[in-house]
Amino acid sequence: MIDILDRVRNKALQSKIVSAEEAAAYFKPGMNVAASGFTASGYPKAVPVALAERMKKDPFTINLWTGASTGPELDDVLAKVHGIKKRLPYQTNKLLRTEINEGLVDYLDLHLSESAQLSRCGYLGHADVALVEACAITEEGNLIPTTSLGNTASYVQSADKVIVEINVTQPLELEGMHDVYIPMDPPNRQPIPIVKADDRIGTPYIPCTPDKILYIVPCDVPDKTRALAAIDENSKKMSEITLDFLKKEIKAGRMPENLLPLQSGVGNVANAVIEGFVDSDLKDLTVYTEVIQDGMLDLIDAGKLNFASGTAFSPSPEGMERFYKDIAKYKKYLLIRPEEVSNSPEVVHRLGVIAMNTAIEVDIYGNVNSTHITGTKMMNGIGGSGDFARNSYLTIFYTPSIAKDGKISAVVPFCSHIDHTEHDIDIIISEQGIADLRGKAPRDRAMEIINNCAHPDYRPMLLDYFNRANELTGHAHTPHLLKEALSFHERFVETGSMK
Ligand code: 0RQ
Repeated sequence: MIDILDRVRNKALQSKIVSAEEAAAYFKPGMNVAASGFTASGYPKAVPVALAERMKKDPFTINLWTGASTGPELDDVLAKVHGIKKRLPYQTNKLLRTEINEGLVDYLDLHLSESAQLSRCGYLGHADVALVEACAITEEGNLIPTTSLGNTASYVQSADKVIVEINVTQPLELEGMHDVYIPMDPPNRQPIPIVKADDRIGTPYIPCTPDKILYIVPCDVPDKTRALAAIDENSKKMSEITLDFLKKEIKAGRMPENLLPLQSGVGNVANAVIEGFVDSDLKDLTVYTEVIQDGMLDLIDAGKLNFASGTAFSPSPEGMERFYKDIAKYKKYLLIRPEEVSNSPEVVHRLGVIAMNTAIEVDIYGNVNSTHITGTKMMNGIGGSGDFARNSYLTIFYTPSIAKDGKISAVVPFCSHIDHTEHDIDIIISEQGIADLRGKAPRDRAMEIINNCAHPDYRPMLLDYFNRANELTGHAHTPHLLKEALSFHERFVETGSMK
């Protein structure tokens, strides 16, 4: 208890400290609950578990808004008791995915850079309560965030009431690692004044007034971040291809020696690519991304990173331990911003980011599907991939050439769902090779993608499709035989095989 009293620096607010069960009693059916959390970092953990217990006895649903995906003590516990009716703007929980794909949960898959504005402007309805994790509360009532910022500052601003979980496992040294800036809404919006990844433009706390705080709940559950998977062969190959390509870009004078700020998605390929940078002779790198992971700590230790800015610090449990042990050192290199700023189209464009994200499938003209399996089933969501893909200096998408043990080609005639159009994609990389789409018309792009990225088993099939489409449409701008293109996916749905 002493620890939490130290962390609630406004003495009057200490009277608002209650148990998770007492706080959970406040929630009513149909409420819009705007929570902190981005990846399994900085999400509330005590109140949602108590709320799920309540829902078990007395079933009802709420609508859950967050920064992005969260950890098991939020999405998983609520999904298990069917406690979520509407979910936004991104999620990765398996059970919730099933509920979304069975029509039990309405899912709003939003560009992350836009989700705070949508909530502030009321398009999503009104935020009844903000449920946020914090490290401490200042004398003024302001909140010191923990390992992510996501949409928390905007949710605190627009919600009627705020319930704060003080997580005593989050070290107080996190204070100073955040830069909270909430843009004005149109017509009063000003330029976001970031010209370098390390520019600070806001406050180190989330502005809040004591009267807005309804309850304060102690929590001693740490972030449940994901363990690092071993890097597979395909990802390693894609990493090597990336390094080779970027070095050629430097040589061609299209990029400085220390590249441009890097953004990388999450998962196996992203980890492999960042590890590739660690082992390379590149130095003075900067990162302007969403999620700061283990690779960034490796880059710091290797003396290759000047600075990394993101909206969540989400390394593996081992990475977290490493960070906590040497927090004073790592802190100098890292900054956590609201996702509206980390993913801002304006800033991403100004800095000239190199965006590196993973696709579910790509088509022969360069359209990318990041979200839907066979056009209908939601995987995770677009997340920040669209914010970066559309606005970066260089947009790279990765995909292994085949999925499901080779039963399906990840290079298809026509994507079954399109998140990123051919107009936004510069480079596609699979373990087979690289397709450089810059400056190429659609028919040349098709040749580049089929020959360089498709798996040899599927190459003849794709070439045959392209040649017949080209012939039968009289060399149309984008040759397609639409019925046949879509039957590629039908074949997979019916037989489980593309062959
Ligand atoms: O299925 O789970 O049943 O085995 O899709 O595929 O290969 O494990 O890939 O974990 O790297 O995720 C695009 C989903 C890739 C992710 C996506 C099946 C495959 C497997 C997962 P199983 P892998 P990854 C910043 C950027 C959107 C958000 C984003 C993602 C499962 O990267 O969600 O980019 N991106 N955010 O078998 C049928 C295909 C398939 C396929 C893969 N062609 N057909 N199934 N699968 N390809 C981060 C944030 O915004 C937070």
